[in-house]
Amino acid sequence: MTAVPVLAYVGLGANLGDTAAALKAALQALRELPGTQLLRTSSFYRTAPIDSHGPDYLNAVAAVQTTLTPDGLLAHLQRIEQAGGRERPYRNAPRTLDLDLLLYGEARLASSALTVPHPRLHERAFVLVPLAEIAPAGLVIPGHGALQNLLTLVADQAIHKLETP
Ligand code: PH2
Ligand code: MG
Ligand code: MG
Repeated sequence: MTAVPVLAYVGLGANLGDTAAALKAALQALRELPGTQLLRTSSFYRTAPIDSHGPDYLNAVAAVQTTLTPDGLLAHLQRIEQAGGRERPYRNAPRTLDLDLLLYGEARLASSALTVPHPRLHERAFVLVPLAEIAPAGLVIPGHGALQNLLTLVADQAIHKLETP
């Protein structure tokens, strides 16, 4: 059986260590995933921590086409986080690398391991702004409506697009 490729979006974030190097290494790791093509990468954005603390974050979003299942893709993202030195001392702790499965096609999933769309993506400019840079104009976030509308609701959050990734 041949699995049908799905368009998925991955959020990248880091606020400890060499954040640009961590995001670039993560993008390279995404390129090397089995059954997966890295289609598009947003600019890198400097963002103030939200429900978190420490230095500003570097954030980006990547679009991948993949035949991996959601759980399969998640397992790879967690492996790449580990390779990036990720530690989880407490929730929303500052981190060397965070990879979040934001969207998996139009799927809505809720298991103990994985919720898709990512539960807070619709209220975070550090996800929505880079996502809008690489997603089709009419993208709808399952359960939350049009990306363009969600963007207007987070317009007060500080986010600064960097010129060169
Ligand atoms: N990630 C969090 C919590 N807060 N804030 C910013 N600016 N960027 C993030 O990636 C981020 C955050 C939990 O994953
Ligand atoms: Mg996260
Ligand atoms: Mg995460």
